[in-house]
Amino acid sequence: MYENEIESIASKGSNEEIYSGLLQLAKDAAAGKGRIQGKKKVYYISAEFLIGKLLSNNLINLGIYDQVADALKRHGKSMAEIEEIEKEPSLGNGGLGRLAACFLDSIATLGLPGDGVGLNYHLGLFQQKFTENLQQEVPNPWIEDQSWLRRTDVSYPVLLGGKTVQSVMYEIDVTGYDNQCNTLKLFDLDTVDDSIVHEGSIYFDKENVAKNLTLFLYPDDSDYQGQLLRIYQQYFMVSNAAQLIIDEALAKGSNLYDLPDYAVIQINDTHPTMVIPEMIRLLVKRGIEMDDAIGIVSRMCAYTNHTILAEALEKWPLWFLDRVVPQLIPIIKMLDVKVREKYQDERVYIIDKDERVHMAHIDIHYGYSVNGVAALHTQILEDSELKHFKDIYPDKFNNKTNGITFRRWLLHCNHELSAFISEKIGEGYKKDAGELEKFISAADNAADLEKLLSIKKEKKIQFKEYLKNKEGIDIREDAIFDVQVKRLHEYKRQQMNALYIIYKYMQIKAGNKPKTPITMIFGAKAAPAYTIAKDIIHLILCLSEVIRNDPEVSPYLQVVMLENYNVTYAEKVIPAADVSEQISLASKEASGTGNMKFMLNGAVTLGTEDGANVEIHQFVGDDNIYIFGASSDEVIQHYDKGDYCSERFYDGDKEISKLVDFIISKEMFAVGNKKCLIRLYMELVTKDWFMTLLDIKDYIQVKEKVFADYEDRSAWARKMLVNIGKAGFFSSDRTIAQYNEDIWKLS
Ligand code: 26V
Repeated sequence: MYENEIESIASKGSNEEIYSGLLQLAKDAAAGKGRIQGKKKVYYISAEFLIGKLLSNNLINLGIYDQVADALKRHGKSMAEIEEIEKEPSLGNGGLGRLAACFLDSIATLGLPGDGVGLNYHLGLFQQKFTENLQQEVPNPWIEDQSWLRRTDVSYPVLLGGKTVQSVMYEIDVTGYDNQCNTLKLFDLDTVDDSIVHEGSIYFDKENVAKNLTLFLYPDDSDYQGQLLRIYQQYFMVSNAAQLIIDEALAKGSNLYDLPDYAVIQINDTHPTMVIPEMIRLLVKRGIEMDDAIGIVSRMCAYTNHTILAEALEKWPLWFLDRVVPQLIPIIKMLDVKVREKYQDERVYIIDKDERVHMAHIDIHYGYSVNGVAALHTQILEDSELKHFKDIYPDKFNNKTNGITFRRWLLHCNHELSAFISEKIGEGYKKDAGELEKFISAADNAADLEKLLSIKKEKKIQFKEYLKNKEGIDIREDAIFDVQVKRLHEYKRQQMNALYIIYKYMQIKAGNKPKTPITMIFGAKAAPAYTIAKDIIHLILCLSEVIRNDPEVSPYLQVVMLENYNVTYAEKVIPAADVSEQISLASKEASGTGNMKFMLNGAVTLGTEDGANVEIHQFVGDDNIYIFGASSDEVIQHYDKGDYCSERFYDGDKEISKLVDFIISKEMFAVGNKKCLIRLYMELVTKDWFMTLLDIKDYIQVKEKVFADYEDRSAWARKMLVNIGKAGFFSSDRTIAQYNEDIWKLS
């Protein structure tokens, strides 16, 4: 199919013309596949969908990638250069948004009726730039005249700040792998005006909601206006979603009392929580009794929790909500009264004594399912964070360990490895990831292990070239690539990795040179108002400069911080990685999904027993992962007792203080900003909320072992093999099959 079209597109003169032709072809091919149908549909409502570039992914799913790649090759072009034309939408912060995108891929691939519902942020998450070793934020306009977005004539009235606005719905096709399509529905307002954003900055007039509503993802909410805007966004998203769901169910014959037979809503973290009172409000408006409406909605909604960090759990002051969504206040108050009538335990109330509305509590009381995203995370929710709720509703709680789509994170980003796997075990693993396990016995011989190493080498060279072209940075492909790419947050402990770099720097200065050079690669954005996170970026960039300028050290150690780390960068760097850094403070990383992507691409994990690392450890066994650090139980105990004191580690251990002191050394001051470096130093010595100094020595010791083990190339290759072969469990197809089996029950 499409031979003639593909040939004619590939023969066009410019890359832009080719991209534009392929975009249209993929859209036509997706339309040709038809929509997945079914009586009951899941609506995955999420403030974030970090979908990444779509061209290759869609061509793969539509079954025409190889044909297109061949035709391009015949015309002296490559897919890689055509892909460069596409802009990456930045509609997510990190794991939560990327998970939503992987889930949409798997829902369609499994042939389940399910759409994503979210917002069409014009400028997405900011684009990161580095100047003077500091992060700068600039807007990231991604919408072009010709794009994957399709404007529809679906439009709903939404009451915003006392005025009714009229929404507009855009759609992006979600292609299933060898299957039909679903859609991602992104709501927007025609009145939004990109020109109110000051040139080159991410600051704008936050008062004018009609003009700014969908400009940015999570605009800086460190101030009152920003927080209000975020509530406006959330309400706009869920009011549209609720109206859409009702409309679609009515069109399929629902009488609204049977709405749960037509629709299930997966609430992705608490951002879409207002869909519960909004849906109740809309049903009551249509003449349904309040108690019946509550019953109907409670049988439709399921909630996923993605973090136990208290500061990330949304609690909105009631008066705030009253300003933005007064129409929901009577309903929220009534939901709270009903809870209070049943349970005399203020820990489960919706509105607390300070008049703050606990969004997660609405979800738990008025949804029928609550899930965590990895076994350990769900266990912590059940045993401590949400224990009072688990006692009331033992049957609502369940675990759904996260997963990733193998189409993007193996077939697309690592053609070489997937071709090798197919050669050894056939193509079955592409649809049934469990089959990957066969790869272990099929490739467990010297020649195949050698081949694995040579593929890794090739991916390193490709990444080296990409980095050189993009940022002008030179790295050596014969170094060990040690990679930590993820959002910048203190609990993820990029600062601990930085302390290791200081350790290694000092070792090399003292004459202890590593056998194989080491290239430490970071990629991370910090929230614009998160000062310490930005200081950590500054620390890494300064270390990079100090080391680069030191001829004694630079042949052995290199530090690279990728600018504007995003999905596209992830697709390039993950296949090139040898070591996957998953070093969060145990108990704090709900799951992690990068850990799964690295494993699937043959990197070996260096990590704590946290999130899904625990399950990765169980699958690969002690010999194929490097675990260090305090356990989640120990950490939780420290928090309970409040007995962790970083000063004791700093004062009591010269080896530790030497590393921390380097942050404020003359070498660092020569390239960095004194204020930022001192602030970070003080934070580590006097606070260290995420216990870096507790684990640093164990980390260094185990990391040294990783690098020593790397020298035995065939033993290392075997670790790679086991990691790849055991990755099958972490396919999002498995995760989605479980959501469907236990929660959605679509077919
Ligand atoms: C958000 C915030 C915002 C305010 C400052 C502190 C803070 C800390 C954490 C978060 C995370 C919010 C939710 C989230 O993104 N969770 C991530 O979800 C992924 C998909 O389930 C999971 O793999 C990650 O472990 C989890 O952090």
